[in-house]
Amino acid sequence: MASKKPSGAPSRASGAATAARETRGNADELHQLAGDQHPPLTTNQGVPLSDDQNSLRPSPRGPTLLEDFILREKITHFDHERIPERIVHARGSAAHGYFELTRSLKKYTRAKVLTEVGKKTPLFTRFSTVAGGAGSIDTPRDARGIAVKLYTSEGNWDLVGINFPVFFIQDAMKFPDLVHALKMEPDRGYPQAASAHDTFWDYISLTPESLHAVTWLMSDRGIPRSLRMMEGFMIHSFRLLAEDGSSTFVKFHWRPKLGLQSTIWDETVKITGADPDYHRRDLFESIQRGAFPEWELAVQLFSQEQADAFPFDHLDPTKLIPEELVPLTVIGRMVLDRWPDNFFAETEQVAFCPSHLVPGIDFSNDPLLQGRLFSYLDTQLSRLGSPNFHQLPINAPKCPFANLQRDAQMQMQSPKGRVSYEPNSLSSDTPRETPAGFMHAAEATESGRKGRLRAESFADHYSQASRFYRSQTKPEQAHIASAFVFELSKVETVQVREAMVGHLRHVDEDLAVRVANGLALSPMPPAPPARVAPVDLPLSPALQLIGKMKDTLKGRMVGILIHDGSDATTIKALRKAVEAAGAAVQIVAPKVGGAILSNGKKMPADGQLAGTPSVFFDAVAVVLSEEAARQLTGESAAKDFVSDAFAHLKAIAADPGAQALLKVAGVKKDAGVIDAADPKAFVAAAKTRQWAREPKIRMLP
Ligand code: HDE
Repeated sequence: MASKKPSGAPSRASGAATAARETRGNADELHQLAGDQHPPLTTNQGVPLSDDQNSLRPSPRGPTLLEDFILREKITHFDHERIPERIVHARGSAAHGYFELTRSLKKYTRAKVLTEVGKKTPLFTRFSTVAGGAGSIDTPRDARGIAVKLYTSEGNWDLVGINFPVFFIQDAMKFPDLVHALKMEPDRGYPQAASAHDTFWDYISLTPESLHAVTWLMSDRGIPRSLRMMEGFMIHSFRLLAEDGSSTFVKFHWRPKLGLQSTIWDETVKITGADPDYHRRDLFESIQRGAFPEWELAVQLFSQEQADAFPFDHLDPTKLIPEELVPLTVIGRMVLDRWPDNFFAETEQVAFCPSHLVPGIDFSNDPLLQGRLFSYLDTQLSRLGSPNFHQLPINAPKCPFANLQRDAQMQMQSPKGRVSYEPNSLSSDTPRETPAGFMHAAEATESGRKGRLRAESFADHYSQASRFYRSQTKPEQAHIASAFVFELSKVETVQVREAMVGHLRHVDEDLAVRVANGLALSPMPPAPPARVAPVDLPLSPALQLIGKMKDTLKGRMVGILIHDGSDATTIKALRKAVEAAGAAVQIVAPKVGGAILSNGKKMPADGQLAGTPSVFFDAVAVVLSEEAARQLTGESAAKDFVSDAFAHLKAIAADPGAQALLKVAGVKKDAGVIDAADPKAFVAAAKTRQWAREPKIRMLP
């Protein structure tokens, strides 16, 4: 950089004015193009800018001057735009909303958020995948985080859960190992956002306590259709504390109003390619449409005496309490009705901590929860860079908060007065403790010998995994088996594959045989010694996903493929029926501008065929003239649109004109292939996948 005028340059007396005119001229031109009704652009110090298009230089083709404080401020800020991403759950999408209590838990707790029926508490919910980085895909096979920050009148309460009710490990000490094994392998830097690789399965094969959660991961719960259609679980037991000091154990569950929906593995792979932001977009668009995602909050309440009688230890995070044993009571609802204004300020900077509790709620001794109570605060310090992260608008309580903690980086407050300690007698308005404040349960502690210990009651690693598998429907069992086959086929180390099949023999012999066959593994590897022999537990249909699907099309998306000459009346009738059922419609056409329909009118498309495959839809309709269908038999995107819908077990409505395309796409008539003239039958079929079709189109293990 230089500030000296180069010799031989034209005179700057008039040259400076020319340059100023040149730059303004450029800016003026842009503003004319973009419309010029904006407030003045300033630096971070409030200085108005006359030119934000060009950096400062002594001549049009000369170097850039060091004194360009405007350029340096802008670039320096940009260089520091990223903060460290979350070590896990880096990829997330979030929304604002509210929690409304519908049933008081006054008998059990003094927490106002759980006792004031009808009150709406504002909240912010962030969904996430676990393994991938912030820029990774939305649809890997993975657990999904569901973290809710409730801004209650008694302080922030964070419910930081996932879409499985069990976790992979029993002790916080193992979390870094689990995550290192799951994340991309450190020498090669891949695979990103995928458990299908050697290090993950090597670790799992040596960690039998993970078998239950791994079976959940291999189930279709690991590949949800939408963030709006999955359950959330806090996993650990917590305690509710009543006014009289009595305490009751509680497990919290979120249950989606739309019921559960998942994808088919091949479908999710294709979604990943077609739209890596599939879940984020779905959440955004449903809120924009006014179809606000909603969940019920349900609790399982149980006493110490009940807990003592359970055939498992409720403090073990690899175990769940079946709904059949302790039923769920619905106590409220969460509605997400507002998209964040700014992704970074809110979704990225939001800081959840399971230690954020309000009076009337307390922790249990679950050893994983105990470790988390440390971890989240620590991670926020490194991610957000200051113990003042609670002052960021997305993290700040919406009730008054005050204490005598002071200073530190990025302090936003400027407290008045000479007193920053307590007790004190010099100030009458500094904050003090209150008898109404937070209290822990006065729990009697067990006596014992200090050591690095694991409770003997945590030792049965297989029985609940076995119950989970055996409680599933046939299609779900087949999907679990094929997910194991897929993942273990990506594992290069044969002894890891063998070790996993050995573990599966404890879960279910039929599952182990299916997986071994799928891997062409023989002879059957032996089951490893089990510390506690697994027992047969009563089945729990509540663990199914198909069993929790709702008989509804509400909140879903139907695609209608059209082309020039498509029948306008059929399209109109289909749209009417689908929308009446609470779903949305998107028109797909070979050209995004649309197609001229049979009535001579142009219908614009929501998506162009090559960029809008049928994997985006829950069901599809194909409404084509004979001529258009013939044309589209020569278009692979059109054939894929139909053949994928068929392979992904979706309902397909087609009119007589479309038959040529269905034929080349290999569609065989079945209960899910409907005449487009019967929108009612189409809506009925579209509510569910055509499970009976699956064995005919896919070799399941
Ligand atoms: Fe987390 N977890 N976790 N986790 N977790 C984080 O905190 C951790 C666990 C969960 O949208 C981190 O702010 C440890 C269980 C969600 O911002 C970190 C252990 C459950 C999110 C952390 C666990 C979760 C996180 C990384 C074992 C379900 C995303 C960034 C003791 C009940 C929250 C952050 C968001 C995030 C640690 C286990 C859920 C590093 C040490 C069990 C939903 O603090």
